[in-house]
Amino acid sequence: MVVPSPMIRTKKTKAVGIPTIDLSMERSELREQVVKACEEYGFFKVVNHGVPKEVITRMEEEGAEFFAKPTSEKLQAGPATPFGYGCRNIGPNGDMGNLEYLLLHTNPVCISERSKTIANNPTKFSCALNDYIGAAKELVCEIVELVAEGLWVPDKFSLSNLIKDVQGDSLLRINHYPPLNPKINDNNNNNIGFGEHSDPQILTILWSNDVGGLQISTHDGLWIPVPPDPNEFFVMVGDVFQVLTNGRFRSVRHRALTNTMKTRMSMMYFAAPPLNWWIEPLPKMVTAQNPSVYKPFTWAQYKKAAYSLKLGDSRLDLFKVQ
Ligand code: GA4
Repeated sequence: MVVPSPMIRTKKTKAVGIPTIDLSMERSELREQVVKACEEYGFFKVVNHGVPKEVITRMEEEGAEFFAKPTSEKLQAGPATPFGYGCRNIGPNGDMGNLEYLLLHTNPVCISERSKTIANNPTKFSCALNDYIGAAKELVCEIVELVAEGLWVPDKFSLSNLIKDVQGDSLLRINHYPPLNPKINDNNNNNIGFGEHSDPQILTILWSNDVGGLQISTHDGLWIPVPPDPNEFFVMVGDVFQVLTNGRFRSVRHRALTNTMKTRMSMMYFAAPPLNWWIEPLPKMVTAQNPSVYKPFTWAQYKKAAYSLKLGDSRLDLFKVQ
Protein backbone atom coordinates (compact mmCIF):
# COMPACT_ATOMS: atom_id res chain seq x y z
CA MET A 1 0.00 0.00 0.00
CA VAL A 2 1.32 3.47 -0.82
CA VAL A 3 1.10 5.52 2.36
CA PRO A 4 0.94 9.17 1.34
CA SER A 5 3.03 11.48 3.49
CA PRO A 6 1.28 14.58 4.89
CA MET A 7 -0.29 16.56 2.09
CA ILE A 8 1.65 19.60 0.99
CA ARG A 9 -0.33 22.48 -0.42
CA THR A 10 1.67 24.14 -3.12
CA LYS A 11 1.14 27.67 -4.36
CA LYS A 12 -1.22 26.44 -7.08
CA THR A 13 -3.16 24.73 -4.24
CA LYS A 14 -2.61 21.31 -5.71
CA ALA A 15 -2.33 18.57 -3.09
CA VAL A 16 0.69 16.33 -3.57
CA GLY A 17 1.96 13.54 -1.37
CA ILE A 18 5.30 11.82 -1.76
CA PRO A 19 4.69 8.06 -1.98
CA THR A 20 5.96 5.99 0.94
CA ILE A 21 6.46 2.32 0.19
CA ASP A 22 6.65 -0.30 2.89
CA LEU A 23 9.10 -2.92 1.64
CA SER A 24 7.70 -5.52 4.03
CA MET A 25 4.32 -5.63 2.30
CA GLU A 26 3.10 -8.49 0.18
CA ARG A 27 5.19 -8.80 -3.01
CA SER A 28 2.53 -8.61 -5.72
CA GLU A 29 1.14 -5.41 -4.19
CA LEU A 30 4.66 -4.11 -3.55
CA ARG A 31 5.88 -4.39 -7.14
CA GLU A 32 2.78 -2.59 -8.41
CA GLN A 33 3.27 0.23 -5.94
CA VAL A 34 6.96 0.60 -6.84
CA VAL A 35 6.14 0.82 -10.56
CA LYS A 36 3.35 3.33 -9.86
CA ALA A 37 5.64 5.56 -7.77
CA CYS A 38 8.37 5.41 -10.45
CA GLU A 39 5.82 6.46 -13.07
CA GLU A 40 4.06 9.18 -11.12
CA TYR A 41 6.93 10.88 -9.29
CA GLY A 42 10.17 9.09 -10.16
CA PHE A 43 10.66 9.42 -6.43
CA PHE A 44 9.54 7.66 -3.28
CA LYS A 45 10.44 6.92 0.30
CA VAL A 46 11.07 3.36 1.46
CA VAL A 47 10.35 2.13 4.98
CA ASN A 48 11.18 -1.27 6.46
CA HIS A 49 14.19 -1.28 4.13
CA GLY A 50 16.22 -3.67 6.27
CA VAL A 51 19.41 -1.57 6.38
CA PRO A 52 20.77 -1.72 9.95
CA LYS A 53 20.76 1.68 11.68
CA GLU A 54 24.36 1.09 12.75
CA VAL A 55 25.51 0.94 9.09
CA ILE A 56 23.99 4.36 8.45
CA THR A 57 25.27 5.87 11.70
CA ARG A 58 28.86 4.74 11.18
CA MET A 59 28.91 6.29 7.70
CA GLU A 60 27.25 9.48 8.94
CA GLU A 61 29.86 9.78 11.70
CA GLU A 62 32.75 9.25 9.26
CA GLY A 63 31.31 11.93 6.99
CA ALA A 64 30.82 14.39 9.86
CA GLU A 65 34.37 13.73 11.12
CA PHE A 66 35.82 14.47 7.69
CA PHE A 67 33.87 17.72 7.15
CA ALA A 68 34.85 18.92 10.65
CA LYS A 69 38.53 18.90 9.63
CA PRO A 70 40.36 22.13 8.83
CA THR A 71 40.03 23.17 5.18
CA SER A 72 43.75 22.66 4.52
CA GLU A 73 43.39 18.98 5.47
CA LYS A 74 40.20 18.49 3.49
CA LEU A 75 41.85 19.93 0.39
CA GLN A 76 44.39 17.12 0.54
CA ALA A 77 41.53 14.77 -0.41
CA GLY A 78 40.71 16.88 -3.47
CA PRO A 79 40.02 17.98 -6.08
CA ALA A 80 36.90 16.02 -6.95
CA THR A 81 37.88 15.69 -10.61
CA PRO A 82 36.96 12.95 -10.98
CA PHE A 83 36.86 11.78 -7.32
CA GLY A 84 37.62 13.20 -3.89
CA TYR A 85 36.83 16.37 -1.94
CA GLY A 86 35.07 19.24 -3.64
CA CYS A 87 33.94 22.61 -2.38
CA ARG A 88 31.34 24.77 -4.16
CA ASN A 89 32.37 23.66 -7.67
CA ILE A 90 30.05 21.03 -9.14
CA GLY A 91 31.22 19.24 -12.27
CA PRO A 92 33.60 20.70 -14.86
CA ASN A 93 31.43 23.42 -16.43
CA GLY A 94 31.20 26.19 -13.88
CA ASP A 95 28.21 25.02 -11.81
CA MET A 96 28.41 26.20 -8.22
CA GLY A 97 26.57 25.32 -5.03
CA ASN A 98 26.70 26.26 -1.37
CA LEU A 99 28.17 22.96 -0.26
CA GLU A 100 31.22 20.80 0.15
CA TYR A 101 31.29 17.13 -0.67
CA LEU A 102 33.10 13.85 -1.11
CA LEU A 103 32.55 12.09 -4.43
CA LEU A 104 33.78 8.51 -4.48
CA HIS A 105 33.83 5.55 -6.83
CA THR A 106 32.39 2.46 -5.12
CA ASN A 107 35.05 0.05 -6.36
CA PRO A 108 36.69 -1.38 -3.16
CA VAL A 109 40.22 -0.78 -4.49
CA CYS A 110 39.44 2.90 -5.20
CA ILE A 111 37.91 3.21 -1.73
CA SER A 112 40.89 1.82 0.13
CA GLU A 113 43.25 4.11 -1.85
CA ARG A 114 41.06 7.21 -1.36
CA SER A 115 40.49 6.53 2.34
CA LYS A 116 44.17 7.24 3.00
CA THR A 117 43.71 10.89 2.00
CA ILE A 118 40.32 11.27 3.68
CA ALA A 119 40.49 9.73 7.14
CA ASN A 120 42.86 9.58 10.09
CA ASN A 121 41.86 5.95 10.43
CA PRO A 122 41.56 4.82 6.78
CA THR A 123 40.65 1.23 7.70
CA LYS A 124 37.71 2.36 9.84
CA PHE A 125 36.58 4.78 7.12
CA SER A 126 36.76 2.26 4.28
CA CYS A 127 35.05 -0.36 6.41
CA ALA A 128 32.11 1.99 7.15
CA LEU A 129 31.97 2.99 3.48
CA ASN A 130 32.07 -0.58 2.14
CA ASP A 131 29.32 -1.64 4.55
CA TYR A 132 27.17 1.33 3.57
CA ILE A 133 27.72 0.74 -0.15
CA GLY A 134 26.94 -2.96 0.26
CA ALA A 135 23.64 -2.14 1.99
CA ALA A 136 22.68 0.53 -0.54
CA LYS A 137 23.51 -1.81 -3.43
CA GLU A 138 21.36 -4.56 -1.93
CA LEU A 139 18.47 -2.12 -1.53
CA VAL A 140 18.77 -0.84 -5.08
CA CYS A 141 18.92 -4.41 -6.45
CA GLU A 142 15.78 -5.33 -4.52
CA ILE A 143 14.00 -2.31 -6.01
CA VAL A 144 15.06 -2.97 -9.62
CA GLU A 145 14.01 -6.61 -9.25
CA LEU A 146 10.59 -5.46 -8.05
CA VAL A 147 10.39 -3.12 -11.04
CA ALA A 148 11.41 -5.92 -13.42
CA GLU A 149 8.65 -8.12 -11.97
CA GLY A 150 6.14 -5.28 -12.06
CA LEU A 151 6.91 -4.58 -15.73
CA TRP A 152 6.88 -8.31 -16.58
CA VAL A 153 10.49 -8.22 -17.82
CA PRO A 154 11.35 -11.87 -18.65
CA ASP A 155 14.68 -11.96 -16.75
CA LYS A 156 13.99 -10.29 -13.44
CA PHE A 157 17.71 -10.26 -12.57
CA SER A 158 18.94 -8.60 -15.78
CA LEU A 159 19.14 -5.15 -14.18
CA SER A 160 20.29 -6.11 -10.72
CA ASN A 161 23.07 -8.23 -12.23
CA LEU A 162 24.39 -5.15 -14.01
CA ILE A 163 24.45 -3.15 -10.80
CA LYS A 164 26.25 -6.04 -9.07
CA ASP A 165 28.81 -6.35 -11.91
CA VAL A 166 32.40 -5.96 -10.66
CA GLN A 167 32.99 -3.44 -13.46
CA GLY A 168 29.98 -1.39 -12.29
CA ASP A 169 30.39 2.38 -12.29
CA SER A 170 28.26 3.20 -9.23
CA LEU A 171 29.27 6.21 -7.13
CA LEU A 172 28.81 7.45 -3.60
CA ARG A 173 28.48 11.11 -2.75
CA ILE A 174 28.37 12.74 0.67
CA ASN A 175 27.12 16.32 0.58
CA HIS A 176 27.62 18.72 3.46
CA TYR A 177 25.62 21.95 3.44
CA PRO A 178 26.68 24.38 6.15
CA PRO A 179 23.95 26.72 7.40
CA LEU A 180 23.63 29.78 5.25
CA ASN A 181 22.17 32.93 6.72
CA PRO A 182 21.11 34.85 3.59
CA LYS A 183 21.47 38.22 5.37
CA ILE A 184 25.07 37.61 6.38
CA ASN A 185 26.50 35.25 3.81
CA ASP A 186 24.96 36.05 0.55
CA ASN A 187 24.21 39.32 -1.14
CA ASN A 188 22.49 37.53 -4.04
CA ASN A 189 20.10 35.82 -1.64
CA ASN A 190 21.18 32.54 -3.18
CA ASN A 191 20.14 29.66 -0.98
CA ILE A 192 20.75 26.99 -3.58
CA GLY A 193 22.87 24.21 -2.10
CA PHE A 194 22.78 22.00 -5.20
CA GLY A 195 21.01 23.23 -8.32
CA GLU A 196 18.17 21.63 -10.22
CA HIS A 197 19.11 18.46 -12.14
CA SER A 198 18.29 14.83 -12.71
CA ASP A 199 20.74 12.05 -11.88
CA PRO A 200 22.23 10.40 -14.98
CA GLN A 201 22.38 6.85 -13.51
CA ILE A 202 19.73 4.09 -13.10
CA LEU A 203 18.54 4.72 -9.55
CA THR A 204 19.75 6.80 -6.62
CA ILE A 205 19.36 5.86 -2.96
CA LEU A 206 19.39 8.99 -0.83
CA TRP A 207 19.75 9.35 2.91
CA SER A 208 19.83 12.65 4.76
CA ASN A 209 20.05 13.77 8.34
CA ASP A 210 17.02 15.45 9.94
CA VAL A 211 17.55 18.78 8.17
CA GLY A 212 15.24 19.59 5.28
CA GLY A 213 16.28 21.14 1.97
CA LEU A 214 15.61 18.54 -0.71
CA GLN A 215 12.91 19.44 -3.20
CA ILE A 216 11.59 17.43 -6.11
CA SER A 217 9.79 18.61 -9.21
CA THR A 218 6.55 16.89 -10.17
CA HIS A 219 5.87 16.06 -13.83
CA ASP A 220 3.87 19.29 -14.13
CA GLY A 221 6.77 21.34 -12.86
CA LEU A 222 5.74 22.04 -9.27
CA TRP A 223 8.50 22.02 -6.66
CA ILE A 224 7.64 20.12 -3.51
CA PRO A 225 9.76 19.96 -0.37
CA VAL A 226 10.67 16.52 0.93
CA PRO A 227 10.33 16.23 4.72
CA PRO A 228 13.62 14.75 5.98
CA ASP A 229 13.60 11.31 7.61
CA PRO A 230 16.97 10.01 8.81
CA ASN A 231 15.53 6.57 9.56
CA GLU A 232 14.48 5.92 5.98
CA PHE A 233 15.78 6.15 2.42
CA PHE A 234 14.50 7.99 -0.62
CA VAL A 235 14.72 6.51 -4.10
CA MET A 236 15.12 8.57 -7.27
CA VAL A 237 14.68 7.45 -10.86
CA GLY A 238 17.69 8.43 -12.98
CA ASP A 239 18.01 9.12 -16.71
CA VAL A 240 19.08 5.56 -17.59
CA PHE A 241 15.90 4.14 -16.05
CA GLN A 242 13.91 6.59 -18.15
CA VAL A 243 15.56 5.16 -21.27
CA LEU A 244 15.20 1.51 -20.18
CA THR A 245 11.46 2.04 -19.71
CA ASN A 246 11.21 3.99 -23.00
CA GLY A 247 10.01 7.06 -21.10
CA ARG A 248 7.39 5.29 -18.98
CA PHE A 249 9.43 6.29 -15.92
CA ARG A 250 10.81 9.79 -15.89
CA SER A 251 13.99 10.80 -14.08
CA VAL A 252 13.10 13.14 -11.24
CA ARG A 253 14.42 16.68 -11.30
CA HIS A 254 15.49 17.73 -7.84
CA ARG A 255 17.51 20.36 -6.01
CA ALA A 256 18.72 21.08 -2.48
CA LEU A 257 18.26 24.36 -0.66
CA THR A 258 20.46 25.29 2.29
CA ASN A 259 19.04 25.69 5.75
CA THR A 260 19.53 28.99 7.55
CA MET A 261 20.15 27.41 10.94
CA LYS A 262 21.37 23.83 10.67
CA THR A 263 23.92 21.77 8.77
CA ARG A 264 22.42 19.33 6.31
CA MET A 265 24.25 16.18 5.35
CA SER A 266 23.10 13.76 2.68
CA MET A 267 24.57 10.56 1.25
CA MET A 268 23.68 9.29 -2.19
CA TYR A 269 24.44 5.96 -3.80
CA PHE A 270 24.16 6.28 -7.59
CA ALA A 271 23.59 2.85 -9.13
CA ALA A 272 25.18 2.65 -12.59
CA PRO A 273 26.09 -0.10 -15.06
CA PRO A 274 29.62 -0.84 -16.36
CA LEU A 275 30.99 1.81 -18.73
CA ASN A 276 30.81 -0.44 -21.82
CA TRP A 277 27.17 -1.39 -21.26
CA TRP A 278 24.74 -0.52 -24.07
CA ILE A 279 21.64 1.33 -22.93
CA GLU A 280 18.38 1.15 -24.87
CA PRO A 281 14.71 0.58 -24.01
CA LEU A 282 13.98 -2.93 -22.72
CA PRO A 283 12.37 -5.01 -25.52
CA LYS A 284 9.30 -5.37 -23.30
CA MET A 285 8.83 -1.56 -23.39
CA VAL A 286 8.91 -1.22 -27.18
CA THR A 287 5.93 -2.04 -29.39
CA ALA A 288 4.71 -1.03 -32.87
CA GLN A 289 2.43 1.52 -31.21
CA ASN A 290 5.15 2.60 -28.82
CA PRO A 291 8.44 2.65 -30.79
CA SER A 292 11.77 3.36 -29.16
CA VAL A 293 12.18 7.02 -28.21
CA TYR A 294 15.95 6.72 -27.70
CA LYS A 295 18.93 5.69 -29.79
CA PRO A 296 21.20 3.06 -28.19
CA PHE A 297 24.28 4.44 -26.41
CA THR A 298 26.86 3.16 -23.94
CA TRP A 299 27.02 4.35 -20.36
CA ALA A 300 30.49 5.79 -21.17
CA GLN A 301 28.99 7.84 -24.04
CA TYR A 302 26.22 9.09 -21.79
CA LYS A 303 28.63 10.09 -19.05
CA LYS A 304 30.77 11.94 -21.58
CA ALA A 305 27.70 13.89 -22.74
CA ALA A 306 26.66 14.62 -19.13
CA TYR A 307 30.09 15.97 -18.23
CA SER A 308 30.16 18.16 -21.34
CA LEU A 309 26.95 19.94 -20.30
CA LYS A 310 25.78 22.03 -17.36
CA LEU A 311 24.21 20.43 -14.30
CA GLY A 312 20.62 21.37 -15.16
CA ASP A 313 20.75 20.60 -18.89
CA SER A 314 18.43 17.96 -20.35
CA ARG A 315 21.11 15.61 -21.63
CA LEU A 316 18.66 12.87 -22.66
CA ASP A 317 17.47 15.05 -25.54
CA LEU A 318 20.79 14.35 -27.28
CA PHE A 319 19.89 10.66 -27.51
CA LYS A 320 16.31 10.95 -28.75
CA VAL A 321 15.27 9.38 -32.05
CA GLN A 322 14.47 12.32 -34.36
C1 GA4 B 1 24.56 14.68 -10.81
C2 GA4 B 1 24.44 13.39 -9.99
C3 GA4 B 1 25.74 13.05 -9.23
O1 GA4 B 1 25.89 13.92 -8.10
C4 GA4 B 1 26.98 13.18 -10.15
C5 GA4 B 1 27.04 14.63 -10.60
C6 GA4 B 1 28.24 15.04 -11.47
C7 GA4 B 1 29.34 15.71 -10.62
O2 GA4 B 1 29.04 16.36 -9.62
O3 GA4 B 1 30.50 15.56 -11.00
C8 GA4 B 1 27.66 15.97 -12.57
C9 GA4 B 1 26.12 15.88 -12.43
C10 GA4 B 1 25.89 14.66 -11.57
C11 GA4 B 1 25.39 15.76 -13.79
C12 GA4 B 1 26.04 16.53 -14.98
C13 GA4 B 1 27.56 16.69 -14.82
C14 GA4 B 1 28.09 15.54 -13.96
C15 GA4 B 1 28.11 17.41 -12.55
C16 GA4 B 1 27.82 17.87 -13.94
C17 GA4 B 1 27.75 19.13 -14.32
C18 GA4 B 1 28.23 12.67 -9.46
C19 GA4 B 1 26.71 12.54 -11.47
O4 GA4 B 1 26.96 11.38 -11.80
O5 GA4 B 1 26.08 13.42 -12.31
